[in-house]
Amino acid sequence: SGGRKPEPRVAVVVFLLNGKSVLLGKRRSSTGDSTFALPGGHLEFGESFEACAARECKEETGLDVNGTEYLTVTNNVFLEEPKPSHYVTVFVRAFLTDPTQVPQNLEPDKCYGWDWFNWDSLPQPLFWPLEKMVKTGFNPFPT
Ligand code: 8DG
Ligand code: MG
Ligand code: MG
Repeated sequence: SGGRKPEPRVAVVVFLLNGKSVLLGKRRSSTGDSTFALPGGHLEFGESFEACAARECKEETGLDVNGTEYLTVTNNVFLEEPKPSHYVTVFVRAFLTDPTQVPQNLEPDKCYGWDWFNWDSLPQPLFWPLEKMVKTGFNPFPT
């Protein structure tokens, strides 16, 4: 930023699991507009993956999560997007602290809305970093 040479950033994104479903929101962004993506965002200076996951879920959906566990990391280069960017994306899973809590669209400028989707019938199109994982057979559920 600040007009300097661009650098990769770290994102933490969350497979929020509820039974056989995951929470997805349709993005409203120059990167991946109108594709279905996980809640998540930028890792802040000094923050743990777990704290970032909980903070982003709360900011974006109002949901309280627990049981956060690291799953995997992928390298995502968005050079063809209107705003070129590069993210090292840390994927974690987490669960609802209160399974009756309902997601709210707290950042309507960034998301068209949140919904639960059964893992066996995910919506299309998925945000491509997520699509890439699904295609390789990745499964976020505990075995
Ligand atoms: P913040 O200001 O709240 O920190 O950021 P944000 O507005 O919530 O950022 P974001 O775009 O939601 O997430 C940051 C980047 O993470 C995004 O531009 C690309 C990368 N990313 C992936 N996969 C996913 C995903 O499934 N969901 C989200 N939200 N971001 C993802 O690589
Ligand atoms: Mg955010
Ligand atoms: Mg976000």
